[in-house]
Amino acid sequence: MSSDLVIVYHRQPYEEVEENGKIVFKENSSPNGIVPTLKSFFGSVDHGAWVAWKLAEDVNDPGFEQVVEISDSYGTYSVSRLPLTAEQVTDFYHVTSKEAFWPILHGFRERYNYDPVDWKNFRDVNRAFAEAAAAEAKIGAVVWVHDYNLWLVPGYLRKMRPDVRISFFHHTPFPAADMFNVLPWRKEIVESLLACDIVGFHIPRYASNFVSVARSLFDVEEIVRVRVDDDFIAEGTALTERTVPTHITHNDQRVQICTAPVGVDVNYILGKADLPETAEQTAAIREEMGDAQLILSVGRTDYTKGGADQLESFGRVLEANPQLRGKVRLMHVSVSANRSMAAYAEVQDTIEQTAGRINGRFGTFDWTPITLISRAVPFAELIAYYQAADVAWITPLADGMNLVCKEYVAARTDGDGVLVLSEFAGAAVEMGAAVITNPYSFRSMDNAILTALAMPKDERRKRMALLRKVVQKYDIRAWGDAQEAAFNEAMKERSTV
Ligand code: GDG
Repeated sequence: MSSDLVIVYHRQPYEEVEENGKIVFKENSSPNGIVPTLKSFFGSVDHGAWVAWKLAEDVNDPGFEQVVEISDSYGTYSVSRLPLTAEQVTDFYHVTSKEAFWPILHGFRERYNYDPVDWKNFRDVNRAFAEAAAAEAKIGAVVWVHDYNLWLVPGYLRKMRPDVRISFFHHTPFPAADMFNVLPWRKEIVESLLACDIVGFHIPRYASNFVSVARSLFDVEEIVRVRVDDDFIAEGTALTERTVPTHITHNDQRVQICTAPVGVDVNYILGKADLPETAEQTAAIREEMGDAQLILSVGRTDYTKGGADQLESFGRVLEANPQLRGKVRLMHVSVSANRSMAAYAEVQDTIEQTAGRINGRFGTFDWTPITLISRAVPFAELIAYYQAADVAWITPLADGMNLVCKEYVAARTDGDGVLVLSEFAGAAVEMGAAVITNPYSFRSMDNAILTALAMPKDERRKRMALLRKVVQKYDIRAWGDAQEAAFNEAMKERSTV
């Protein structure tokens, strides 16, 4: 019980590597992503702790030390590794979280799979996370819980440790009541979230949806709303809201609703973008392209990312515009995080079949319209592709935020390039200067990519300048500052209670 800040995130904050028969802890080789940002919060507290799971054959005798002290460039912090069996992980993560929650969060009712859910196991795992967090937190500490697979942690933790401040951040969308309430465990989940001091979301729409869900299930006594900052209003786009809730009161308890979009580490990307080897790689890609235009698409293999729909659009565009054949190439990077899951294997198959069909229909000996990449591209190389691409084509059907589009913009130090962005990515509310498209409409999808390919230089540069301003202003540090301000407000409220 020694930490002022306890981060509860399902993944461990480092890589465990075996060297000369010994396990050593190494910083994650790729510093992009959310883990390094979360760790950087340990720099501003006396002592921090991280709670994650670790695979064990026998949870009562896991064969590893449960709590270890890690020293890395972020300081010294404890990591509490919760032993879980492979079966528990599959059940709590791959089944309950990914087959039941994930489709509902993203609005895919038809993919929701209720039958295999073992709710008792989900509760047990979440309770164990809460116990591990309670064991690490100092009196009055902040416990910061991440994402829907840990939805029940705040409820358990509040009972164990009424003294701590609990903040919960959602990385996914949060749907409105008529979608969320498909989940039969809705009351238990929302009751747990209402035990938090702070509930966090990327954009105002998700915050509003959460409040609408809470109101559908409980008496909410007070809702404080403010006008949305102009920076988060992309006129007429699907996810834009005019007002946003900042506080609600339930059972005389005030819950702060914190809305702040996760951004990217712009300085890190700029550092990579400025390296001479990146410039060489970018030039080599451009040379390989000749006078053809490069369209780049990057995302995890997931039905929410709309990969196959995008390939279909590319096929239609080539069919209707013979002049583009041989003059444009699509590099489609679709990396699978969960190959073992049937739903993802099916998406991968569809992507491969669609790309194969289009390549067969239009390809020639010296021109292949689609290059499909199914393995992760090293981040430094990805930056070179971002720099070389005439267009980044990012068209998820639903996406909490989407960081790829922000990485593309951050990497465009030359001020050129066009971003085509789905209006169903949270990022769209900040990035109205992109070519915004509706991935549910063939016409909108096809027109958007044609507009991007034909966009005059002046307009490209004007839009990119606006986008770069936003991505810089709302980078990962701005998100961190917003979270810190929310923690401070929660601390102040406590001292006045
Ligand atoms: C969840 C929410 C929200 C992808 N391919 C490669 C590669 N990536 C990296 C990207 C980017 C990250 O993966 C993907 O981030 P996203 O934000 O786009 O998507 P999710 O994984 O779905 O993340 C999302 C996010 O949480 C944060 O809150 O934005 O909405 O779903 O950083 O660069 N990286 C490398 N090679 C690849 O081939 N190195």
